[in-house]
Amino acid sequence: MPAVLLSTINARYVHASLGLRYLAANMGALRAETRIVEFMLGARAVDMAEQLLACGPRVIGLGVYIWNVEETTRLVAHLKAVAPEVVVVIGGPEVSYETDAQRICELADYVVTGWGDLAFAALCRKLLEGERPAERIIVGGQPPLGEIRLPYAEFNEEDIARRFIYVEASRGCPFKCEFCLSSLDKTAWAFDLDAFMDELEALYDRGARHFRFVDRTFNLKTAAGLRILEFFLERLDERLFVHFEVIPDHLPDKLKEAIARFPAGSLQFEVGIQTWNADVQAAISRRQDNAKSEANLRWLRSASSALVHVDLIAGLPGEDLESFGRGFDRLYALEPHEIQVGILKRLRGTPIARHTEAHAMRYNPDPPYNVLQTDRIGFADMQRISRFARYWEIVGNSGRFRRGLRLLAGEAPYARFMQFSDWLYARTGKTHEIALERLFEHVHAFLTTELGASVEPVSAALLADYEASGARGRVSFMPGAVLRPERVRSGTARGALRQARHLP
Ligand code: B12
Ligand code: SF4
Repeated sequence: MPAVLLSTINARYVHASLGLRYLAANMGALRAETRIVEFMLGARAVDMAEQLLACGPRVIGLGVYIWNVEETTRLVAHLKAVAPEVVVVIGGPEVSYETDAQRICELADYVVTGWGDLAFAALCRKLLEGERPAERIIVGGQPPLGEIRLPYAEFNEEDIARRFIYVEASRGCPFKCEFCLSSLDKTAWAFDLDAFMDELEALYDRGARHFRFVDRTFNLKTAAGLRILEFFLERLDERLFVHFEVIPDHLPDKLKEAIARFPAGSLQFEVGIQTWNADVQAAISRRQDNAKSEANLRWLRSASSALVHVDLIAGLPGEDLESFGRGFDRLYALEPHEIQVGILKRLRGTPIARHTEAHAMRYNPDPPYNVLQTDRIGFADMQRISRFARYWEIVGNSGRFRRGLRLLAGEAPYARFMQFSDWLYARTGKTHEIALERLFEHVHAFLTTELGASVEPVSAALLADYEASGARGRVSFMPGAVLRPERVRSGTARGALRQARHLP
């Protein structure tokens, strides 16, 4: 029976928790008595409590994040109700700030704020020796990275075969964007690169091919970035897929040369643009050279095969609908494969809160704490942007509407897609659970009836999209058509099928 359980609710099965693996790897002599048990969103508190308690633990450590805090609160309540003698320790970004305001922090026996790598093991040692520290809120502290044991041996064979392998060459961020939790970091700290590369190699040799770097700004240090890219270039195969988060305005030639050598479908960049509005950038302390960012995005799309996913945020202080729309169009013109429109969230602990009064920002009091209205964007318009974001996800980002999207976007992508979004919502009343065939039919109807486009070319374009999407059903605008299955690039890494639709 393990004395210590480490558990969390991941967003989906493919997301293996890197945080828990750090904690496990640093348990020292207690490692043999520690087990990781992971759940997925959708699991019921009562079932999770039963499964955890069946292992007979003395301590349960739970990783709490914005996506799981509500269910984890219920889980802790169940655990404390039926097994009050089991010590519940919580940690993770969601409970690292504003602990006084949270029910889960009241329910748990201990809250470790910040990094838990070494602090959790130290607390467990005391608890298992029978000591009960008086302080319930324990500051995790930031030990030098060299003192933290790397966690990669904790990924088991199933993780390697079926899940994303999260890796971290550096922790923290030197920038101060006020909506982001990483703005509270004083700087970015790098792990010892030789040791990290050895771990990457061991993972690769064990069969790992889907790597996701959680480094906030992968391209901060050119030499380190280059060495990591070279590592993968030397080991390219059909299954390799590597994901990085990058800042948009820093892409030195050496990195570009390496990036350009990756074949299609093997490299993905998540690029944070967030806003192009210079006044808004200044208000939220985001330093970004728009001209360089634009040039780099253009370069990525024209000279590399990397999949480019760009984040934009709606609802930032000082940004109105018009300025957001202009930003969207500016980004669309650069042809990223995906544009993720996120609604601003007031994450616990983040300095964005300082704008609340001045900009009359009203947030959802419950997770995910999304902004509901500001002095520039009323509630009804914020709802329209939320729907726009959702519909863009299933039409624009899905990769299923290549030709149809061009017709929809025309010369004014934001205005036209917003018109489509308003129309689709009025017609269906829903943003989820729209069958693919119905979605194609809606796009067809919008283009031909609302925009007055000729039926024949619209039908031809959408039918070609539908066929390429691999769907096998029938669409009303071309009954009796012969549909061919999708040709997905063979060997595409697991979990990257949507990205595969963006391939040439
Ligand atoms: C991977 C990831 C995801 C994955 C999910 C991963 C999963 N396991 O399910 C995906 C891509 C789905 C995701 C989505 C989102 N994410 Co995210 N994500 C991350 C990311 C990039 C990496 C997490 C990680 O592994 N970090 C490395 C480990 C080592 O750090 P850690 O997890 O914080 O763990 C340390 C401590 O927190 C602590 N700790 C953790 N668990 C425990 C447990 C115990 C018992 C103790 C004592 C300590 C402890 O110790 C660990 C070691 O020091 C982070 C950013 C980052 N680089 O951390 C954001 C981050 C976690 N995400 C964030 C956000 C806001 C989101 C979204 C809301 C974004 C959005 N779309 O708007 C969505 C929500 C998803 C949903 N379904 O609702 C915020 C979290 C804020 C919060 N309060 O939770 C972060 C911090 C980004 C940021 N800088 O703002 N995300
Ligand atoms: S948004 Fe990106 S650059 Fe800005 S603080 Fe967060 S991680 Fe750093």
